[in-house]
Amino acid sequence: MKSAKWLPTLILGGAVLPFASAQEFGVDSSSDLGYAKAPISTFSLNERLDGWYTAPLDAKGGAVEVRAHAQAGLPANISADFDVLSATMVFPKPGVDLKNLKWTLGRFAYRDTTGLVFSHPLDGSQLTFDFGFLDLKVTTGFTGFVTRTTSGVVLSLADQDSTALFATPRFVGALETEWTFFDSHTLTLGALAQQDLTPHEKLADEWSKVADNSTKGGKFDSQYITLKVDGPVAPRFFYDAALTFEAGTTMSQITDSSVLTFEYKPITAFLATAGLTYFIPAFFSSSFETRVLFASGDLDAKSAVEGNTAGNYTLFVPITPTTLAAVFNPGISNLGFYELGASMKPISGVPLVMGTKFFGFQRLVSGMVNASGVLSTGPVWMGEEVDFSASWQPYSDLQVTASLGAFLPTAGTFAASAPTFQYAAKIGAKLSL
Ligand SMILES: [Ca+2]
Repeated sequence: MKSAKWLPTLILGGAVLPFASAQEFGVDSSSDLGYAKAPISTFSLNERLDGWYTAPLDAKGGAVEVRAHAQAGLPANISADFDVLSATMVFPKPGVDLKNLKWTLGRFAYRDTTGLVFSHPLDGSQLTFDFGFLDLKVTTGFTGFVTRTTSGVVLSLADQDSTALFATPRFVGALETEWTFFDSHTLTLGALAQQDLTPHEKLADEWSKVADNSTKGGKFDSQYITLKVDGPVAPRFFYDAALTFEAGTTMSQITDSSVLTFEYKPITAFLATAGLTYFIPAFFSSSFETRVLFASGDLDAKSAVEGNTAGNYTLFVPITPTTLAAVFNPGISNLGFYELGASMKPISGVPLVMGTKFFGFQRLVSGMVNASGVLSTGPVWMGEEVDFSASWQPYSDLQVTASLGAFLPTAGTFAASAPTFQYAAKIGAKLSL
């Protein structure tokens, strides 16, 4: 009895109290109001609260971290979820060659090598080995405990079930190794695989007729290998380039002896991206950036989800969606994307940052792209966009933002009834409480 009574006091006194003063917590409130005609008129109003709490477990960097959000807005949406709920333990010098070992357990955010394939919370474990000249990160986790509204992952017809409360059930395994060379350049090799754990009753059988199972589809399993290099070209001038190969299997609808039949086919696709960034602090704290991105397409794809109708599936399919521009936002599939941007602080001493970006959008092969309203029969060059943005931070705990974008689609990209000029405007405020 006596020891049981002493135990909490020992834990509190011995472990928590020395670090209790280092606990941190806070709440951010973000509100935004927007109007877009892209191509459908949409009025949006959102309020989001982000709460966070961190407490160190030891003096070596171990910590407990909690991040959660609650959001409500128009068009009608409501969501609340934990973004992070994890404990991290740090073991310095656990081996002769190993400088540091870090182990995170629970829910944590994982982003792949480029951030263009996977950026999503995972429930699982992450080990980071620091060998000094080389870092190795091993991540395993599950996507299906996150709410569906928070997730946004739609890879198969089964994932399109909007009545589901939780995100698509997928097991994710990833390995990433980072190697520094010539002092300041980094070579990163990343491998990520996701396995579809959708139960059999939600799927169509392979070799069955599509006509017998028109609302069902199959599993979508994919693997990605990424090689990335980045570093300086000259002082304040940086480059990055990455190449990703995608493999896997997808359910396809193949015409077999004049009957439309379900059949699993291999995925063979790629994503390539490169960018340059130049900073000139002496000239209005300005920065200039250019980026190109190419994601492979499939001539015979009939839709962005399980669209293969012949041969291999050569359409690149990222796991999570990415926002590219303020108005036109095609998925990173069958896409050539060109970006030129600049930002500066126009008034010396005033915490105001203004930016502008020009974009060009192209299909890599004619046919289907993953963008709402875009016709698969449209021209290869889809159009150009210009975006303006401003961010003003008058106090350390208040940030006001505004953005305005205009997209000029090439004639024939959308149906004749769609607006020939598309735009989006948004204002927002973020308050740290
Ligand atoms: Ca194909």
